[in-house]
Amino acid sequence: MIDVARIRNDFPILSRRVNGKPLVYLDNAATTQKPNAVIDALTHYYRNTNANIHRGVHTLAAEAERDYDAARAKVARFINAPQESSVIFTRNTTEAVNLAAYGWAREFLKPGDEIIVTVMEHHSNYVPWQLVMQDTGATLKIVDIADDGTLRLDEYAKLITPRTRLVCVTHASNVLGTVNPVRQMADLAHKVDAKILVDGAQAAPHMPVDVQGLDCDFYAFSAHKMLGPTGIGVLYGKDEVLRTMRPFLAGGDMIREVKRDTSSWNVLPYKYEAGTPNIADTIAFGTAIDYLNGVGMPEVRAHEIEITRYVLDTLSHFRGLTIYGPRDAAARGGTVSFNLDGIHPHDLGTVLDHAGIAIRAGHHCAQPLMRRLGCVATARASFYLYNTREEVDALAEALREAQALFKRTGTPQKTGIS
Ligand code: 7TS
Repeated sequence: MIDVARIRNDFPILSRRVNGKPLVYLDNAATTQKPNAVIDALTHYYRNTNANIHRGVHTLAAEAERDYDAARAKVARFINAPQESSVIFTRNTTEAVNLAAYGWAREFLKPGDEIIVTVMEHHSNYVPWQLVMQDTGATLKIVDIADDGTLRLDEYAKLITPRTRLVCVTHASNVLGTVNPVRQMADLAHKVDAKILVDGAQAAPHMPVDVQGLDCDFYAFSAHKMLGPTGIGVLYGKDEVLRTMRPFLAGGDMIREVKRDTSSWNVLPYKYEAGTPNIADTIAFGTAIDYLNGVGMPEVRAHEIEITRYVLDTLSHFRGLTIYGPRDAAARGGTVSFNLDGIHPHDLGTVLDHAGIAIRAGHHCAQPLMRRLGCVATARASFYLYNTREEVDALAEALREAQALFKRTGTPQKTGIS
């Protein structure tokens, strides 16, 4: 078991108060808090080694480049990539998916080709494929969920045809918590020679990830959801796929030679990293990975299952509370969406904030899923390695108070897309 009390000491923000109450931070699916080591890595870089990389001959440039390259090596090991050059740095998951959409899909898809997505995708892994569809003439097919929030694998198997060229699926849902059977899906996709892109934004931070074991062609994720800074993310791609793609952004660093009318491209990964990269945040991302490795990803996952089980058990005692997503904590992530009868999730979020509890309310950038669930919005509590059972108890207590408050005042539930 991990030592949560010791871990909490590493996160300065967790000791602050909000509205006179100790902060209970349950919005980790949106972004996570940062340990001292990550904050220190940022300031250390700017105080000691700030320089541009891949062009300087001086000591600072060499040190900055060494630390930047070391971060790439850490990311590659973290996801078991076969080589460092398969790790492309982007701004975030969104940019990583768009890199695949521009570099691969727009280059290779033709009218009549099919892209399969799921109804539980975040807009970042949905809207880019709508645009690809418009630009290439490919069509979009959508895999439904079962009523327990798991993906309809039977339906997925039926949607796959010889015209399927790409499957886009989230590894773990940011609303339902569902962890999808990515390897099984990859095997079916590869049988018809399709590629599979996995959105790992809600999985890479929470469980050991092995991109070779998953056999995915692309894997996208963001540092800020795994203790790292904002502004840095990753697109992992299989070497043979990355080699064939067209550059997405053009400019400095990504070229080998520029002639009057044409250019040739730099080697991987630089072919897809035009311009001065986000050096400081990348180095601090490496520090976040060191931190997670220090705790141990199997331990992070075990803690998440334990606390999710406690949350699901606690919430199941509430009358008028609907939980969305699988009930088996071992088969899901620590993101728990719910609605309380008669209270709009935004009102609930505001009441909880008065108690110092940060949750998210809204459609969670998953409007197709909201429509499928038959609601316009949900409340969502999402957990990470520093969350405690006491915080779950504080959430339950605040929910009870909210129920009592709204029973007294009888505020009707608002409607409309939030
Ligand atoms: N994919 C999933 C599954 C996500 O949960 C998110 C962000 C993204 C992609 C996009 O990540 P970004 O770093 O590019 O923004 N999810 C959320 C959320 O659930 N609440 O705020 C952000």
